Amino acid sequence: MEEQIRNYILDMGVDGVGFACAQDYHSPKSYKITKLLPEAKSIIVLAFKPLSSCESPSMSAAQNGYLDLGSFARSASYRISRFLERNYKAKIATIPIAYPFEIHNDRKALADFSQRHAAVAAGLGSFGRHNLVIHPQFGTRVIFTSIITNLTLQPSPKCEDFCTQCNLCVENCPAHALDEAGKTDIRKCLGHSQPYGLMADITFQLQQLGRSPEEQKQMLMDEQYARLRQAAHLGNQYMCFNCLKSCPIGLA
Ligand code: B12
Ligand code: SF4
Ligand code: SF4
Repeated sequence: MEEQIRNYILDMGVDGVGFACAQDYHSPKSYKITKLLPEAKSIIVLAFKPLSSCESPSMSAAQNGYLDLGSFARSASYRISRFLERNYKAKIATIPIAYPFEIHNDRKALADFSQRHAAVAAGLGSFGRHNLVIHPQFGTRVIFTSIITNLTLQPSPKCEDFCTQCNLCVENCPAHALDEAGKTDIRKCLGHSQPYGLMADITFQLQQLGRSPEEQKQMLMDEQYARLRQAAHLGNQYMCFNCLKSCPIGLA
């Protein structure tokens, strides 16, 4: 069964796949996996290598590359899930690249499920100094989605540690968000990676308060508002990939 599932996934053009036993998934801050699928036994983790356009000096070209990846990943996940349901009568829960996830005041920027911890459990890489997962073939240039299932699948072997501690990711972070080992300073990273995200939107809304109608109109006609609208419409727009791009592993 594992071979059939693996072949189906790779034939579709997904770049990599790993299987994890649900019990091997340990993400202390995330929800228990049974909250997502009460009968969970295994996790199928899919690895997607971003197009070279994701490293374009043009941020719109780079973002479009990630949107392309996101569309393919969502469609692949859906087709694989249908394959599992039809052929093996499986129950499944699909986990997206990022959103949607539950939003609570005491769980800021915490997803329901951690793709990084799942990828490590499924033998698709090891944590690097930048807190991202380094894939044996693609290095850090890899995005994950997961399918939780009630099927019992033979887990893939775990990976060795690939990080050489060269510190390039830390030095190239413009926000100093990685200075403390084992922690990404979310507030610092967000300011750089999502300058038109939720925090920027809130700042804009607050700046509107108490302004005259003419001033409010000026603000709505400004490029900042158009950028916020574009980001809200397309989903989060990332403007910094330095930690991901500066890691030399997998480039040779
Ligand atoms: C919310 C989110 C963010 C938030 C906050 C993340 C956070 N809380 O850590 C912000 C906006 C800051 C962010 C930034 C980025 N993100 Co992001 N993000 C997510 C998302 C949606 C949820 C993450 C989450 O819940 N984390 C909270 C919990 C699970 O993490 P944690 O337990 O606190 O673990 C942290 C530490 O404990 C530590 N850690 C845990 N165990 C271990 C073990 C070892 C050995 C070490 C060293 C560290 C370590 O690492 C974690 C990071 O701080 C995931 C997708 C998903 N559903 O998983 C993508 C995801 C993590 N992001 C990703 C990426 C690529 C990025 C960015 C490069 C942005 C970009 N331009 O695309 C930056 C990189 C920042 C960085 N170097 O950490 C990828 C990572 C892929 C990979 N190869 O690992 C993911 C997995 C998306 C995906 N589907 O592939 N992200
Ligand atoms: S995405 Fe940019 S700001 Fe965020 S941790 Fe990576 S290098 Fe730093
Ligand atoms: S850039 Fe260097 S220190 Fe950072 S994750 Fe890659 S190998 Fe590790």
